Amino acid sequence: MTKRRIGVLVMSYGTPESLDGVEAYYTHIRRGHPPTPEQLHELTARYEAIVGGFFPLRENTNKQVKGLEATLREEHPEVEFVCYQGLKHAQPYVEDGVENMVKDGITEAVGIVLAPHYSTMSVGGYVKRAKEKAEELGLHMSFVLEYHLHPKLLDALQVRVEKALSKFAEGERDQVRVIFTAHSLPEKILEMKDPYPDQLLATSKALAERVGLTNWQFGWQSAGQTAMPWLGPDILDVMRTIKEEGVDKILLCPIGFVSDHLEVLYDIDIEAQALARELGVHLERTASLNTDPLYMETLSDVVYKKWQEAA
Ligand code: FEC
Repeated sequence: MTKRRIGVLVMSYGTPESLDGVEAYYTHIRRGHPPTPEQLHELTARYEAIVGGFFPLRENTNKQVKGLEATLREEHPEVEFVCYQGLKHAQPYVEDGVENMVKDGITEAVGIVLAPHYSTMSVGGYVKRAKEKAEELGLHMSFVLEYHLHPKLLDALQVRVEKALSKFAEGERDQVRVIFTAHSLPEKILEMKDPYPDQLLATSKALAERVGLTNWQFGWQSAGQTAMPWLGPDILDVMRTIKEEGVDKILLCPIGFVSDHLEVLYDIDIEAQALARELGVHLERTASLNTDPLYMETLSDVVYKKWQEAA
């Protein structure tokens, strides 16, 4: 008997294919407005500076998509899950992913974003685009909107916090200020009663409780350089402020991201580390989730439940 085939649209931010592609990528992020030569130069320089090749996000997303498909198939052999990629700012775009499912004869699908916290400006944007394309092509799709408190996600993050804390001398660990971080967004999301800040705080609190942390806070990172105000405080300002208060051991835990990419490998490993050296602070960061089996199981669990709910 042929197995029922379920499409899974795995959505992620996307990254250029090569340095030649940075301009088109940046133009897409800027909704069709090309960057100035200075902005392009600045972004290209950041890609050139990161460790692990120019664009590690592409390979990491490829591996996560494969890992999720393998986990779904192993956990649910009675159906055939087929994963497709849909990227926000690079090919294959979200719409391409939906189209590819339809071309392959998929009639029911679940969409999920490789970002655990919901915001209308992040996850909501991916979902809107996928939904519109699916409706146009007559594909029945349902969507996972958030999974920021999934126990297996918290397990994976807890292990990382504990491992990173062990990089500090044993007698000094209670002096380490743990800062949970996520990508900032324009402040206007607050007027929309967007759940993003609360969900990030909920993940932070759950982790602090599990690890038994009392010395922690939340900080925003990677804010855009635009005229509108972005959510703060920014982690670089937090680092300066707490150093003045006497904190010289900091652990950054980027809970809003699930991969090694520019915002982790540059904004934390290069920019924040440079500031830490200047301030005389010992700075560590937790390892990214990438294809951690616990993360793959988290995704598999929420996708399967969403499919069952919608079936
Ligand atoms: O490694 C890579 O090539 C890509 C790294 C990357 C990730 C990422 C994730 C998020 N972003 C979010 C929001 C915004 C908003 C803007 C914005 C702009 C940029 C620029 C680059 C960039 N983002 Fe990003 N983001 C990554 C990279 N992001 C490069 C343009 C230059 C700059 O500002 O630094 C402002 C433009 C706009 O209004 O759209 C807002 C959010 C996430 C986390 C959730 C997700 O992954 O979707 C939120 C990775």
